[in-house]
Order: sequence, then structure tokens, then C-alpha cells
Amino acid sequence: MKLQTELPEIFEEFAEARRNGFLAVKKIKDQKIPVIGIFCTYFPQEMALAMGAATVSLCASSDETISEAEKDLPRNLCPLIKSSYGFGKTDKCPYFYFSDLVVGETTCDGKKKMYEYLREFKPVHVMELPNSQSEEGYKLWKSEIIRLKETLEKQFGVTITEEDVKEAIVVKNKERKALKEFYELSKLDPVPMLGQDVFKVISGTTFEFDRKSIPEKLEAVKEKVLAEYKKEKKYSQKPRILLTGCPIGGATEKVIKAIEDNGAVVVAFENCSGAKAVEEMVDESNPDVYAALAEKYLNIGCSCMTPNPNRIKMLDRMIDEYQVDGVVDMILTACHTYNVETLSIKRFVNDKKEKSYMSIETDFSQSDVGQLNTRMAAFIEML
Ligand code: BJ8
Repeated sequence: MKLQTELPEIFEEFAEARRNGFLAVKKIKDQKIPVIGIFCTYFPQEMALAMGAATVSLCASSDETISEAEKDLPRNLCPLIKSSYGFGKTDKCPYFYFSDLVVGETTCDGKKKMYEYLREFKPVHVMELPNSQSEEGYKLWKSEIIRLKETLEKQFGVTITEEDVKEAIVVKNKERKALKEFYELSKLDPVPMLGQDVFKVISGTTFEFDRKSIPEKLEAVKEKVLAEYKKEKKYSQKPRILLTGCPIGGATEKVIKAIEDNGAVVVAFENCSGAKAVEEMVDESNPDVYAALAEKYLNIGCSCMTPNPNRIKMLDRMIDEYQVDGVVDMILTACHTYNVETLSIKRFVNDKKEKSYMSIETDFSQSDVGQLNTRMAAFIEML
């Protein structure tokens, strides 16, 4: 069996962008470009792009600062929230350090309450995210995007015109399209690349601050993967897994590794580290740019929405398109919304799609790697 791990140079540019993310942000700061720290996929990235600012993700993914966070926050809280707060408090995260403004959204209870304390370390703007995708919800989200624009204008002394927003929409749509076309290579059977490498590319693009250059880079990596695939013809068939649930990154990449070390391959990421952020474009034909942004972003199928039909719709489509054999739902400890939603996801995957389903609860420590491997091996064995 030959997979792309024997050709690491194909993905090296993106892996390196990830490793050197701190340096890239420092360079941005040296050029006096404003930096906006963000926490969530609901953040309308086009607004930052429209004013020429860079965005960095502050969703921390290591347990390094959790003990410090637990001095202020309850222990029984999602590790993502504790870690994010801990990095802000200890100033150990250069992304947080370099952020001129932090933008959060009223998603889950833990996150929105955490922002109240985060204000002690940085200027924080909180967007009021509705809990459902109702008509009223879309109106509120549109007005919140306009309020964000006004905050950015005031804080950075800039004017953001509708033309600026329109241009940013086109740039971000091109980036999404290119990313989607790249990871859709995993629809091939046998698959041409491991999920671990797809993930390297997806996360590597977040550290490319020249957003216009991203489509070309993605096209190049796609061509290289395809060329190898056609040349080698040695790729073997493996059980195909779709990952859903909480966002993955850093410490939780252990889940992708456990799946692939035990003989399967992750062919699709439905969570916020993948398709949730990418699949739906902003409607460029809508003359009301704020309505177009509100629609794209509020449609994201996060478990903070009630009900949350868009997660099911995306799972339905992706399970078919990627010829998925099994679904793994990763829940971070104490994430109540995703944890409660596991039942409906399990029912949908088992009963409607007639596929295998497994949910795993984990945190940012590595203490459960052995147990993860045992459970994955058993799950994959029965696929
Ligand atoms: S759009 S998934 S990035 S909220 S894991 S902090 S929900 S308790 S991260 Fe998320 Fe936006 Fe939704 Fe995506 Fe709360 Fe759950 Fe923790 Fe979470």
C-alpha cells in the first residue's frame, strides 16, 4: 500500500505554514496590518478582509494553560473554552498577544460567559448570535454584522464600503471553492491521501494571510496529488470514515491519527475544521451584501442552533458523496450541545443512512490515546 505519507513534500508547504504561523503573524504586525482574533466559524471573515485586516483563530487546542484557567473558571467546562481563556490570561499565545481586537459570538453558554472575563485582557466585541435559523434570526444576524462593521470602523479608524465587502466576498468564495475542490479528491476510491494530510492543508491555509494567493496554491497541491495517484496505482481500499462533532485541531488530531493508525482513512471532515466553514458560498448576486453574509453564516449547522437541521442535511449529502462506511462523532468533554445532539446524529446515521456510528468524548490531554486506539480498532474491525 502506498499513500501520500511517502510523498510528504507535496504537503510540506502547508505543514510549514502551520509551523511558522507565529512568524507570519509577527510579520503582519510589523507591516502595521490590524489583526483580529476570532473564536468561531460564525465570524463573517469578509468583514475583516474588507478593511484589510488579518484574522487569526484563537480557539486554543492544547492543555498547556488549562490549570491556570481553572483558577478562574469551573473545572467542568469544555477544554476549548478553558484553553482559550488560559492562553489569553497567561499571554502565552502570540496570536492572542498580537490581536488588536477579539471578536466572539454568543454560541454556547460557556463561551459567551467566558468572554465577560476575557475583556480584562483585551478589547472584546461580542456578536449576538441567534439560536435558531428563523426569519427573525436572519434579521438579527444581519444587524449584528452591520454592528460589527461599525465597531471595526470606529476601532481602526477606517471606512468599510459595500464595494469593499463585495470584493472580499469574491475573494473568500474563490478560497472556499479551491479548498472544497482540493478535499473533494477524497471522494476517490481508493482514496489518494490520508485525512491527516488533508487536515495539514486545511489548517495550513489559515496561516496564509495573502488570501488571494490561496486558490493557486491549492490548485497546485491538488494537481500533484492527482498526478501521483494516476502514476502509482498502488493505493489500497480502506474503510472510509466521516468525522463530525466539535472542532478538531492540535491535541485532538489524536482522533484522526487513531482512526488512520487502525486501518481506516478519514475521507471527510464535516465539523468546523472542514466542510461547515467551506461548503456554502456567499451569494454574490445578492445586492444586499449584509443579507448575503447573514444567510451564509447563519446557515452553519452548529449544535448551538435549535433545531439544527443543516448539520443533518450536510451529513446526509456527505455520507453519500464520500461513500462513507462509518461516522465518528467527536465530542469535547462538557460540550453539552454536541453531547445532547449525539442521539439524533446516531439515529440518523444508523437508521436513515444504515451506516455505523461511534461517538467519543475526549479532551486536550493525551492520556486517553491508548483507549482511543482500542475503541477505534474495534469499530473499524466491524465496518
Ligand atoms: S460554529 S462548533 S466553532 S461554536 S466545543 S466551545 S460549542 S462547549 S466550538 Fe464551535 Fe462556532 Fe459551533 Fe463551530 Fe462550546 Fe462545545 Fe466547547 Fe465549542
